[in-house]
Amino acid sequence: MYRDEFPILDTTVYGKPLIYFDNAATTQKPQAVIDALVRYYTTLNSNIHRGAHHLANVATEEYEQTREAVRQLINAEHRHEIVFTRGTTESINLVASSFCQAFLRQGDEVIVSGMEHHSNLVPWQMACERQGARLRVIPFSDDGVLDLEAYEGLFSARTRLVAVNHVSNTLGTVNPVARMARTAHSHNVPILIDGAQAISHMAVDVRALDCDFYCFSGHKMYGPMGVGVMYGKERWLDAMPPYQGGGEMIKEVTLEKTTYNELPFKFEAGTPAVGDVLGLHAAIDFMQRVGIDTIARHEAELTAYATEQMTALEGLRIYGTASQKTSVVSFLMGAAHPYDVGTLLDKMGIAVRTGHHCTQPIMDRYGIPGTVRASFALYNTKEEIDTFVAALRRIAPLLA
Ligand code: C6P
Repeated sequence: MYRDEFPILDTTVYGKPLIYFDNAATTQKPQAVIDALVRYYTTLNSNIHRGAHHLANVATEEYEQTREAVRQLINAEHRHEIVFTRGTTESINLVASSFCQAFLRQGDEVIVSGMEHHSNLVPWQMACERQGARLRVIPFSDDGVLDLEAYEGLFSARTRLVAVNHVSNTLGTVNPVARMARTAHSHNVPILIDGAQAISHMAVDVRALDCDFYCFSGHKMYGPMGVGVMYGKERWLDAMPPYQGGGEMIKEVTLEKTTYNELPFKFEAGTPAVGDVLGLHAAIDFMQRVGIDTIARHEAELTAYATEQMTALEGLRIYGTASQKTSVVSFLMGAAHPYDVGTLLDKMGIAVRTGHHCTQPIMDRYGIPGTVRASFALYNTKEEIDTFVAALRRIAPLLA
């Protein structure tokens, strides 16, 4: 679907047509996104919010129009609740730094899950270390499903925040974040959702989820690298101190004292990635033209098809078999090291990811060094899965 809009998919690797199954790491970019970047640098390049000239005004307008497009995409109440960052990692670090400075004290607790990407784990460990607080961890089952009873039992009078992923990048599990938000709120605790692996696979409505923060990256939703989003409810953003100091985030500066700009600029110090933000707008337009339901349906078909074919292979084990999953299939073959599987697949033009996928605690949970991960996007096909499964069948004897 829509393959011909992605020029990179015509690439050959070692003389074989590229089969790109590393979409959870980053998706490829449609021509419309590439064109938006070229258009920005050929016709609009200028610094925003500060120039009195034509180019700066147009670039500023288009930058702010993207903020509105993001607001609509995730159904935030206010445009100023959308903060542009460099990506999910920076979005989470922003909250971990700023929220924790304001609200985390010695002896307090932050709840995370055992299936977090390092980006939604290490910043909380660092914040806890700084403040003398501690992490509480939600366990998960062999299938890769969070234990919600254990989750409810983790709350105490010292819990200050819950931070969990919407979708696990390694297991594909879709976590019941709306329900988890209700639980957190029943204890008067806010919840941050790492949406890096959800935003390109399902409709996200931050008001329906009733989450306090929602973070994602442009490059995992057909957009450019270098831009991401931190959504936060107005009342939290108002109460949080700035993350970085610099240009644009100030109202008034004297040598003695600085007052800060209004939302969202308080959190956007320095020159942002304007071209990438405009590219993100093109990516949102692209996804809306295709339709998120169409994307989700196609990916679900591919995932079911791949899972069925792969399960039939002797010695192949899939990690992450929750009933609610996105298009991620993590697996191991016999005793073969995942890196060897990935290298052999690469020689056949098939791009997968191998290793711990920045989720070492998941690997520890299963007692394995890593997995091979195939992840599908809207432009992948059943024929590609057939080629992939045939390749796995071919390499199995080499690995035995
Ligand atoms: N996961 C993967 O191959 P950045 O790097 O900031 O755009 O996103 C970080 C991140 C945060 N949370 C989750 C759930 C993620 O999957 C990722 C990125 C990639 O799985 C690269 S490690």
